[in-house]
Amino acid sequence: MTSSERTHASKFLSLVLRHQPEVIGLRLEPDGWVEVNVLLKALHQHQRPWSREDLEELVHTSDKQRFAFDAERSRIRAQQGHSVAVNLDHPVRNPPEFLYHGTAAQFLDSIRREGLRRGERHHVHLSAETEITLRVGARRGKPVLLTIRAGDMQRAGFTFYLTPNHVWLTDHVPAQYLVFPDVS
Ligand code: HQG
Repeated sequence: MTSSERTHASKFLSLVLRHQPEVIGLRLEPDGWVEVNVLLKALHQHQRPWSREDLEELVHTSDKQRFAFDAERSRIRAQQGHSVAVNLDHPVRNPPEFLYHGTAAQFLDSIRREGLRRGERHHVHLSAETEITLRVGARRGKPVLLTIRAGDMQRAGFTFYLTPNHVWLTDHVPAQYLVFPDVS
């Protein structure tokens, strides 16, 4: 696949494995897995005749490791970001003192009022690194980097989960734990 074909295919795979498996007639297992053979067959039936090798290439080249095979390599799932109900069982971890979230300037008023909400996703997505976060914010407008007082949240009883691809997840970040950039 060329790089642009891969991007296109990766977006479609995200749609199927995170949001709408039914567009190709699939159902995910409760923990998000689907049999690779079943997935490939369903893709074939919907004008996407991908090979097993195409799928392997998508999994291995995804910049954010969006997808993973199970240990036997017979099933595949998205590592996070679902809107369909799945139970991913990510481990609970103590976060670093500060985490980051990239957003866009037009959301700031709302975030100051409500804190960070998970929206369509299962969790709010946070990162220990600032660089990736700014790119995430830039997808939606003028990027703004928010700092989360994650250590204080954790000591106050909030739970954090860590995905295999180093995304920190939590249910909600109340505004009092956010540090906003100085916009004066
Ligand atoms: C914003 C990508 C108004 C939030 C990335 C964000 C990430 C609020 C947008 C992953 C708000 C939701 C997740 C509030 C939050 N009022 N706006 N109270 N609280 N927002 O895409 O974090 O490419 O659902 O700041 O790498 O941007 O999918 O979440 O701008 O890890 O693999 O509402 O998506 O990965 O947007 O991105 P999203 P996100 P993938």
